[in-house]
Amino acid sequence: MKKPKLLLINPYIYDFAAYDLWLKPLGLLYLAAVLEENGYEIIFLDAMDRWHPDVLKLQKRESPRTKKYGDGYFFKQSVEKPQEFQHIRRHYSRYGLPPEFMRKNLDRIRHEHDIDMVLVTSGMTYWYRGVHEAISMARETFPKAGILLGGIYATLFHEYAQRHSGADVVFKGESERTLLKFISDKTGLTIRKQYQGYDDYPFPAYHLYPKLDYAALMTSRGCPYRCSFCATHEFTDDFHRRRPDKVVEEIEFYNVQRHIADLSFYDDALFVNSDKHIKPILRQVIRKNLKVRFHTPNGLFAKLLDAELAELLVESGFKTIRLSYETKNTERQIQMKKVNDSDLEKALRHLESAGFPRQEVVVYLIMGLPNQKPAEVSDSINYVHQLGAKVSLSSFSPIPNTQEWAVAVRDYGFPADKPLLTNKSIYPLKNDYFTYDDFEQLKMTAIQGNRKQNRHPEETGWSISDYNVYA
Ligand code: B12
Repeated sequence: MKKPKLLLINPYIYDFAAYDLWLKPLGLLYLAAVLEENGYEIIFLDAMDRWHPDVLKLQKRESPRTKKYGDGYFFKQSVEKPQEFQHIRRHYSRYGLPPEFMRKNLDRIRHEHDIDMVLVTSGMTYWYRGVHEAISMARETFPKAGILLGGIYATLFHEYAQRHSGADVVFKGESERTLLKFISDKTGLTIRKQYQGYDDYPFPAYHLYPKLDYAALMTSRGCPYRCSFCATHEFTDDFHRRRPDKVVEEIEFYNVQRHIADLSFYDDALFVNSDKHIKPILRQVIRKNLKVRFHTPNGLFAKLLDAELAELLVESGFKTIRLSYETKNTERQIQMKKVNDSDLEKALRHLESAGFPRQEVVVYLIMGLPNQKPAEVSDSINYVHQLGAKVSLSSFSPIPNTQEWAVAVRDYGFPADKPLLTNKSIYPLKNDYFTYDDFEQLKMTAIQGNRKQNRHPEETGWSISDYNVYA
């Protein structure tokens, strides 16, 4: 039987700001690897690949604009703002491979391959427009192929995606096993490997990228906590960790076989039960003398960062460390059960003693929670700056199937059927205490304070255009 051919697409995105903060469609790469291992041929089109030859040609560049750790700027084109965003004084853009080039690539693929099925992934809920456009283009180009959709938007706005995306089937949550079963039923190709757990999965299919500056990896899925604003439980119901030696094998593979130094952790809860998980992983990385640079774009639990872990982080090569703190407000800290002032201060002290300068630590704060006042946010910003660290403001946006979502819909009249309004940059709740100008003012306070932390003003590190929330 001939190998069924599957086309996997990561669509381009529309947003106010987007930055390649070690962004890879990790879920799609896992699916690709599992499907390949089961005898399918994978054709891959990542519209967010900054090395895509058409994107480079458009910019008249030989290589993308990349910073020293592999992160960098996406190609963007300004587009008309959607009606809902007319009042927002910011530009709106499309990032990645433009639609006409997407079409051209799909045509080329049609000439070269007989595609049996198209698999489209989706990132943030408010990026759905690019997803729908990719599906419509795929439908025109491959009218006989079934189109499947999955990923973050498809999971969190599941019924909306079923109604509006144009896909034939929309999957919810993690899908390695369900998708394999589904496709094998459709194609008649027998499943070759039965996967019992996460350690059985092959490594994500990074070989589909001809050129790679970094890789993202996950040492665990899910999270043991259930924060009121977070929807992780919608993807994986429990908290599962991979075996440390398997994780190290993966790190070593990227580093030694693929010559990749920059690695970014996508875990929700990397430090949980550190004695049995992250510490043994890092000890092995050190023992094997791997020349890696680790990055954690997701906020880490400051409470769990002890002196030994701080030393391991520094020795194994962590270059980007972001701690979750959220707020200086004690009541809210108690309510969130996550971190308090002494946890943060202790974590910064441990990092400093281990050789990681305070001004290189970024601390996440949340801005715009229902009933939060601007003074709470400015107090939190000042406090973090006094401690000598940098601030990253994450603006709150409600996410379906979370406690905060229920409050937003019930008490603030937040429309439950508009994924566009879940955009992190628009501050969508009618919070009685915040104006749009407060929001902008707080961002400027954070940026100015962060600049003061730099030893040399020119080494800005992050700028506001990078990713909206950083400074
Ligand atoms: C890593 C991560 C990030 C990374 C980037 C990830 C990326 N590639 O874009 C960073 C740190 C940069 C990030 C940033 C943010 N994030 Co985030 N992030 C995550 C996290 C922890 C993991 C996502 C992931 O890669 N999972 C691993 C892979 C293996 O799983 P997966 O992608 O879901 O894929 C599986 C399935 O979905 C499915 N699947 C996927 N594709 C397809 C395709 C087909 C055809 C099929 C059948 C199935 C399928 O199968 C896959 C394998 O099992 C999730 C939480 C979570 N646990 O999901 C939050 C999450 C996605 N982020 C969230 C948020 C809020 C944010 C921020 C807005 C935070 C902020 N206020 O600044 C920013 C926004 C960034 C931006 N650019 O706009 C929210 C969702 C927000 C939304 N409205 O969509 C989540 C759900 C966490 C939460 N708080 O609830 N994030």
